[in-house]
Amino acid sequence: MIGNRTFTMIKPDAVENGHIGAILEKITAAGFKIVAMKYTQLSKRDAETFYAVHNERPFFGELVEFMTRGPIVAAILEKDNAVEDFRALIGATNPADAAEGTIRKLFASNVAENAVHGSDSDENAKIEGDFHFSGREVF
Ligand code: RTP
Ligand code: MG
Repeated sequence: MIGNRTFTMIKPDAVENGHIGAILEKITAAGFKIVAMKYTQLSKRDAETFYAVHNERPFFGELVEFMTRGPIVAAILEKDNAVEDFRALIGATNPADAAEGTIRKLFASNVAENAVHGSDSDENAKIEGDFHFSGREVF
C-alpha cells in the first residue's frame, strides 16, 4: 500500500539501555517518516487496554508490568507498505529468532523485553495511533 502508516513504541528496556537514538536512526534510515512522536509512560490501564488482545495469555501480567515500568517513545511512521516493512525491520518477537541487522536482533534483551512494538495490521495501526495521539499531534 502506498504512503500508509504504522505505529511503534520503543519499549522501556530499550529506553533504559540508552537505545532511543540508535533505534530512531535505524527507522529513518529504512525510509520511514516520523509523522507523530512522544516520550511518555503508560499507566496500568493504558497497557491493559493496548494489549487487551493478549489478556488470556500467560505472560499478560508480566507484559503489563514491563510496559509500565518506565517511559517509552510512541510514534506513527509513514512509508509505502509501512506495516509489513516495519515488522521486517524489527524482526521476530524473540530476538534469538530475529534476522541479523533487525532492531530486535541488535537491541532486544529477550522475548518479553524486545525493544520495540510494531503494529500487525493496517487496522491495528490506526487503532493504536489513535490511542496515543490526537489529530493535531499528527503531521
Ligand atoms: P509487538 O506486538 O510488541 O510488536 O510484538 P509481536 O507482535 O512481535 O508479539 P505479540 O505476540 O503481539 O506479543 C506482544 C508482546 O508480548 C510480549 N511477549 N512476551 N513472555 C513471553 O513469552 C512473551 N511473548 C510475548 C513481548 O513484549 C511481545 O512483543
Ligand atoms: Mg503484536
